[in-house]
Amino acid sequence: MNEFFKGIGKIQYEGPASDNPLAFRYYNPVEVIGGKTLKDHLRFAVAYWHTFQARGSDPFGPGTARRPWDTITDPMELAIAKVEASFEFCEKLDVPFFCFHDRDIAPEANTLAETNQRLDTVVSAIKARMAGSNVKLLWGTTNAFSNPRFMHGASTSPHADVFAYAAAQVKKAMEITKELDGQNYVFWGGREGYETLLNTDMKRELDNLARFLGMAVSYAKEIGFEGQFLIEPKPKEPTKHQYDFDAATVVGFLKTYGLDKHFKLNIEANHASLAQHTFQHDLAVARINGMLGSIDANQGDSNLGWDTDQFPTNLYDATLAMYETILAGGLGKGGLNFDAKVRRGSFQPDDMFISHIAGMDTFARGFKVAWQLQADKVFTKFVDERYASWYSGIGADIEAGKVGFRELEAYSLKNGEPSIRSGRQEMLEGILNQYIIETK
Ligand code: XLS
Ligand code: CA
Ligand code: CA
Repeated sequence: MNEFFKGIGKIQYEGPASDNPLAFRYYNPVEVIGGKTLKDHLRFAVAYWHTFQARGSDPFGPGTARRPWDTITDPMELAIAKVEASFEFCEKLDVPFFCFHDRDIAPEANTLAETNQRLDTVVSAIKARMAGSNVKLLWGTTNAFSNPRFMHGASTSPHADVFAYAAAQVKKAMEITKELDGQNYVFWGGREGYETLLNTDMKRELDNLARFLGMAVSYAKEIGFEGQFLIEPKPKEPTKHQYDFDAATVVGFLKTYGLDKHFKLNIEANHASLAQHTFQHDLAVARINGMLGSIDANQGDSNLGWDTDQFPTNLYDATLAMYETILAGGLGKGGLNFDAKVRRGSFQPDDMFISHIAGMDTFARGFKVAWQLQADKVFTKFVDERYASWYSGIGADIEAGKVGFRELEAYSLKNGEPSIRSGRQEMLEGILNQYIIETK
């Protein structure tokens, strides 16, 4: 077998004192916390599109990446080489999962039939390689946004033929995800939104989006696909307004169309920040609705207003994300997918490893801090006490539906001015810092 990443062996845990950039300092996959290994808690995944497809191009210049497969020119030979490279990469990093779009693993051909044949060829190669590996598919998805035919959207296109084409594409992508035993299937509405309402029938587009998702639910049942369906919210980019704006919008949309039992959410940090939310906020919205499915672990840049998909190294945000995940009872079938790309200047092949190691260390450390915060009930105890007035007396009567405005007026006339206590935000933020610094 061809080795692509020569000179890089299996990445080892060396502990916090290590100065080896190709070693884990905080992620010890076999470390057991709460009866489960870190590897099983965190369920890391590599994103095929950023790691094996992206070249670091930007609007001002071409890609800068240097990759071990750069000498291969035949598109299908290249696709197969990348399968080999991706397994070698995940195995060396000890990452248990990967994720792909249909068009990442096999290049599009001139016709849908030929494109599907190409997919079949690559899927066979993946399946063969999977048989001798522990690396699994976390989720599959469809790229129904790059090809010019999707310029006005896919399932929300004004053109019924485009809706049909997107359906054909998702059908095939669901089939290959099933064949590769994918644990989830993601819908990210790449161009499902609008540029201007002057040319848009928003009601029809939303109805069609729901229709499309309903068809996917029926087809999953038909072929026996048992993976979890996930919707990934994003407020904008590429369109000015994306229909899956944020977690709350998606929950409302699913409930409006009676689809909420069939879908959970894939929350991406950078998408939450584009929606002017914290990562923790969108995770919390998913959690309180019982819909936290999976996470796209990355980060944006607060000085830049677009989706920079950077590797997640912000320990504070990772800690709070893990805190929400622990409160939600873990990731279930989901995982932490590094939907992240190395910066354009980090062009060497070893940067691919170094960036993932930095992300994995960040989430491992964040998870340990979050676990301790939860075990010590630092915030839950404070929150419980803050809401104590709801456990008895008038609060309990309100929650039990025993009183209305009339009774509450009588109560307030009798009781006088309510007593209020401090929210102690700064105290709690100080404690959070203390845990981040002191947790062993
Ligand atoms: C783009 C999205 C995309 C989805 C999968 O912004 O993050 O990569 O995760 O289609
Ligand atoms: Ca994503
Ligand atoms: Ca993104």
